[in-house]
Amino acid sequence: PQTIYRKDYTPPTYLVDTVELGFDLDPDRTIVASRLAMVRNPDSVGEGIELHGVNLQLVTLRMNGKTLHPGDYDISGDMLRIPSAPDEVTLEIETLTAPVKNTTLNGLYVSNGNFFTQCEAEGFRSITYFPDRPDVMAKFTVMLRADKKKYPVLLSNGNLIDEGDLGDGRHYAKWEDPFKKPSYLFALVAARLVCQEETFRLKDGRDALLQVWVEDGNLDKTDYAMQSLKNSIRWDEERFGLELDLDRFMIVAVSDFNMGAMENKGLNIFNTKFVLANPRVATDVDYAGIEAVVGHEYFHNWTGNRVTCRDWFQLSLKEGLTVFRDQEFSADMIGTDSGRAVTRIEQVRTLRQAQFPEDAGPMAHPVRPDSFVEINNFYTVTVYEKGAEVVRMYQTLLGREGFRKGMDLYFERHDEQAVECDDFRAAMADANNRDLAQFERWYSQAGTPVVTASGRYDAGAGAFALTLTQSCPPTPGQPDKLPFHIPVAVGLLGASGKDMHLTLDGAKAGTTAILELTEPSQTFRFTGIKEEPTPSILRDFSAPVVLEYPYTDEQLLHLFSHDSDPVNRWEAGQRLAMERLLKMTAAVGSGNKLALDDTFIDAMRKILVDASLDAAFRENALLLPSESMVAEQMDMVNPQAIHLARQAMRHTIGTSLRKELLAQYEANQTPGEYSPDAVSAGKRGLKNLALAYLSAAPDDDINMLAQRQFDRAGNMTDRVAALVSLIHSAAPGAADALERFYAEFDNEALVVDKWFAIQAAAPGTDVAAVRELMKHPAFTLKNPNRARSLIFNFCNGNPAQFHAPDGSGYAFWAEQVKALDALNPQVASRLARSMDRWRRYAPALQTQMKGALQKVSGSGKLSNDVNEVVSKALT
Ligand code: B3K
Ligand code: ZN
Repeated sequence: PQTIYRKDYTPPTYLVDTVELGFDLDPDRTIVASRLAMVRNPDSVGEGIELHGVNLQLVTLRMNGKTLHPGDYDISGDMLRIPSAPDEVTLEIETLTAPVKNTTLNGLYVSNGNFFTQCEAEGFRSITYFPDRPDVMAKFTVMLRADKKKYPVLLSNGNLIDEGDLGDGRHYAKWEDPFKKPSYLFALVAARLVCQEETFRLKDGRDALLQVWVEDGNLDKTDYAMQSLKNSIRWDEERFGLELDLDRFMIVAVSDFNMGAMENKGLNIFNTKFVLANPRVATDVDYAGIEAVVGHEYFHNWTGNRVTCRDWFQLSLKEGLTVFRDQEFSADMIGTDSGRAVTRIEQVRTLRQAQFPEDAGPMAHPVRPDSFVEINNFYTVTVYEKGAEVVRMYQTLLGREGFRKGMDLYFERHDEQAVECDDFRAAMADANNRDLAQFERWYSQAGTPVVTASGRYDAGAGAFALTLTQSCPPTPGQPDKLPFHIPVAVGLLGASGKDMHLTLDGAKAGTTAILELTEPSQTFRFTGIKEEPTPSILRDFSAPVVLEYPYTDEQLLHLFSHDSDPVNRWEAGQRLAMERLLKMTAAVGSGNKLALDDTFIDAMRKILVDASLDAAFRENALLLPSESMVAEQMDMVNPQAIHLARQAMRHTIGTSLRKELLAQYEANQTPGEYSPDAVSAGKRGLKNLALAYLSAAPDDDINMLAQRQFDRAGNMTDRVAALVSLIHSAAPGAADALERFYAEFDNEALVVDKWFAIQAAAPGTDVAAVRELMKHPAFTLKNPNRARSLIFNFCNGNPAQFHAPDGSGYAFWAEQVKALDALNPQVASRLARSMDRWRRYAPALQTQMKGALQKVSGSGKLSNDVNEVVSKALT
């Protein structure tokens, strides 16, 4: 496999003005006719026309009306070259494909008898020959022809300009997209579907037609997606002054889909998981996911579609920015400061849980990677979530208004262009007259920076000096790092717990100062400080870094009780918990008694019963760091010891706080009609966390409580929480509840996914049990959601079982990676990532993990996707 480098970028030799596509859709034999109006690119020094194509059967190729014959062109690998061509050409290309045989869910494929496409990043080249690169932007017209009975609905990008019957049982629809776009944003759907639709008045007075398309029988699950779409449109108008530029906007749900959703211009295609919801089948988390993903894809219409990426190394230009936008959207939809803080806490958790490990492992790469083998492997938490943090830092440094000015300038300069991350940075800098040159390192250097802080209080001078020192560990190909430009938000708490008013270098700085750390080490002097403060550093998680400060327990307890910054308040609790989890894990390893101090329990109790705090905040504050988060803190990981320690801690909390947990369980019931709003969801979250703690120390009463909740729950959130509690505590009713759950929902694919997922992650589920579950008639590897629900949730979500000392989990992993790879490389390669951190495990496990990696890597016919992941892991 070939490595592609960012430094090798060259402009396309030819540009495409217009594309006319004709599809004669047939599952076994689809004919694609394409007519391209092309012109030589004045910015290119290259010769000839270059078109990408994969697995295509070429029927005819004509240039300016003349048929070309082998010899006039050359096909090698994924490229068709016409070595000599005039400056202006019309190419007519006819190709054949067999969508029904396409199990990769990339390009044109069939799902449940319907046609769908997925073209990002490089799927268009398996539909027709084309310069399939994002810097070639063209106007598309699309003619779809198909059997009318089987495929009554024919959709593509933009506006419907004609439709009718063809007489032979077939019909057609013609679509025109008024905007130039790269091929990765092309989409078509030919299907038997139904829709919920609505006209929506845009800010400028135009009416737009909004549609949500689903399979028959699912129309009772489209309201929330539609509502989220309308909220997204409004929000982008108000927050960024960006309007919908089309007369029609469609969302289509498909059950076989590799990722969450895709932002094809005017025709977003979604995994059903992020469209379908009603209280009976969807949890609070599902609702929040739908709002976020509908928002995300809609926001791409400007950040991604109107302004797109020059090349795929720039992916974070659209993804980091769009994740930031969807995060802000979700936060604004809650509307309160405390609600916003909870969304921020959840973002921090994701980052630590998934991105920090990636940044410290064999696949570590900068937000703007320098090279890749398979671009699909780079749709990562680094490009997305760390990318969003980088965008957030502009806002932290420039303020909301400054950020908005930067966005306005970005669109003013680059509308309908394909640009680079540097162009975005330049817009931010120029709109605000700021030098952001050093900020570039956030794009070019991989690894999580470590900021070490130390404070010195000088009572005589009434001054507090905070010294911040930064470093960044080496990552593959980057042994040495230069200092980053890091915004560090700092507050100082007095003994009363109140924020001090800050004076920094003689200037008033409010109660939270944004320190800009640009040197390897800097000292910041706060004056007018009358008592020794407790510093609250990195408020609101102002930069994606690891903060080290020698906090004492007393200081952490002080912050946990008083910090006005909810993120740092939560963080103090996480630090207290993590310290104890690590100690207890060590104690398991050395056979010592597992003790948890009363101080910690008391701190948890105080938060639990503090009714002045939002339930959602309390839930987050009481949630212990996950087992994998603990693993990340250890030099030599022993997954079983971590599991035992964490279980012991949960058990102690369950017993010591039993009375308070029961009281909160009752106090946070949400009777009446279900609503997914943040306040209600927060109450359910706290109530169900209380149930989970109680079930960690179960007795008959607690089991009955869980059983009663399972039997009476009026919504899926409570249903699932009760089921999980029953299973995790091995309650007498657990097996029966599982069976009933399946029987009730066997027609709801997304709920069956939950049924598999719950079992996959249950502490009692070992490899043998997973293998049994794979024999269930409802299990299939071909559907990504189903494969993820069982296999991924076991390999990534059940560490104590996955890392069984006999290596059976690893053998299972190797088998499944290979089986999936034969069907769907993109999904297989995600599973391959489960082994990223193998070098950190205890030696006996390490050897077996390495063996499993070698087994996959040596097994011959591997996709580029999986090959890149396993070979980097073994390097
Ligand atoms: N842009 C798509 C992701 C495409 C992934 C291709 N392997 C979804 C999104 O980020 O909105
Ligand atoms: Zn995206």
